[in-house]
Amino acid sequence: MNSVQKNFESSSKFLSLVLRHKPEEIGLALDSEGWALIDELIKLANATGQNFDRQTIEMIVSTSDKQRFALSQDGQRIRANQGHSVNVSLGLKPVIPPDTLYHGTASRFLSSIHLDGLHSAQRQHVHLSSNAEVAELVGARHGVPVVLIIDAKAMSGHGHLFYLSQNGVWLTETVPANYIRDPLE
Ligand code: HQG
Repeated sequence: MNSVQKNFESSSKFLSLVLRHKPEEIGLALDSEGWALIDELIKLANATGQNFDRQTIEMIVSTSDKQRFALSQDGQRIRANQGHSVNVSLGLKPVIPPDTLYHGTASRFLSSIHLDGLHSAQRQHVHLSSNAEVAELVGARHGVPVVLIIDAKAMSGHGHLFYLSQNGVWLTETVPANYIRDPLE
């Protein structure tokens, strides 16, 4: 990775931090749907020593591998597409999920997950994927990856709500253990 890519990655991580988890770290205000004013974000970020400008932000939004961020239509605001721990409402409408979804986790969490189901930990939702390969990469962030198979059709039939984020991540509040199948079982 060259130095430009490194700077980009660190700027993208900084954006995730302030737009998903800790806006107060730089004194940033998010509205109820998670939007921040870009001019304000730049001013506050620069005041805390981050070298940030509009061009960098626009590059990150357009090149982010997972399309983590979105700009408002008027181009004045930015928000994270999903992954928040702060309490925002993304305004997503419930949608019927595919019959099967996948959750990538680490093998060391399995016994606890089979006991308690999937919980969203610090975030607002449990994150699921329609693609097992993507789920495996998510799991590998935490350790030896395991891809769990989720019976989304049954969950949806039993009244659990699912949302699809703008960048294609499936979100739901919790997944009770009886809807989870471990492929190794
Ligand atoms: C686990 C990335 C023990 C859960 C990805 C996961 C994703 C339990 C961890 C997004 C449990 C939470 C989110 C239980 C759940 N007992 N462990 N009962 N229930 N867990 O990071 O899904 O790159 O909050 O399996 O692509 O890993 O940031 O969630 O391992 O979409 O854009 O608790 O983050 O996106 O970890 O990842 P996380 P996640 P970005």
